[in-house]
Amino acid sequence: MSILIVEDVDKHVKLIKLNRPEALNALNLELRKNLAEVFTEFSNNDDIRAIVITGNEKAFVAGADLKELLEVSGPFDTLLNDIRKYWKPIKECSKPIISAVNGFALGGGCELAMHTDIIVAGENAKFGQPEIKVGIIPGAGGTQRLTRVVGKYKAMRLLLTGDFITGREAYEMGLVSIVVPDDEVLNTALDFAKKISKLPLLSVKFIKELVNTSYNAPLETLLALEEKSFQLLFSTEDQKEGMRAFIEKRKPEYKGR
Ligand code: CO8
Repeated sequence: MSILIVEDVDKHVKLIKLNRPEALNALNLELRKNLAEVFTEFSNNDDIRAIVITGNEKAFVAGADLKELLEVSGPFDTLLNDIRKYWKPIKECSKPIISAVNGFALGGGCELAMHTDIIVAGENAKFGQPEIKVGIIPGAGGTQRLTRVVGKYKAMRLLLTGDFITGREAYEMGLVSIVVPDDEVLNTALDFAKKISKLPLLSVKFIKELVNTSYNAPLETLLALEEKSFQLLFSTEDQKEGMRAFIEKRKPEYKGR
């Protein structure tokens, strides 16, 4: 059985299941490479409109693989050399990604969830950045993304103690989009993906780009970019169809152009 299982939910939605249950889905080099490959492929496939990523009921991802990292002795080791190379396709994926989190989302697992666009968490999920407890720090954006989403003082608490918080607490902190009973996590994530996959493709793409670049440039630049993107959408068929359908009191039929 592969360590990464990809399923077609329907013509436009893909489901990625991490499958290393014996290691609580810890991210070893092979899994990181596989993830980079599927996200590159999905980004380039026009038929794919939304992606759901999940683990199992015990773990989304319990972090980087510590058994693999134990042997690393310096920055030029193959296991560390290409950290950004393998995260880049996830970070830059042009399709909306929804993570369905049950169980542990720790270290690189919490960072993986923070690479996605919507996080659906189970009440009993366990989020944390426990790297400090094994003598390192987050290596895939944890110090920055966590601080930006929850603020300095809540981020410091998690980063400096390595404590875990539940899905409910993560929701209250603003780290996740929605918290649901554990057995509803995957279906909730799939429902979001299906709903988004039916909405105008270019609007989805622009929203994802604009929100995700919101930390990378000055506000005035981003507001100008938003205005241009907004204006551009008036030259699409989906804008005409959406507004016409509203006025004619019928369901719109979007074509993705
Ligand atoms: N790496 C490797 N194996 C793991 C990991 C891991 N991160 N987590 C769990 N496992 C394995 C255990 O070794 C165990 O295997 P075995 O049965 O062979 O001993 C199996 O999974 C089940 O685990 P436990 O018996 O420990 O299960 P418990 O329910 O008792 O505990 C915990 C679950 C609390 C999740 C515990 O396993 C734990 O603390 N795990 C480590 C969590 C951690 O520290 N994560 C952070 C790792 S560092 C990191 O993520 C840096 C990210 C940098 C990103 C860039 C990539 C290089």
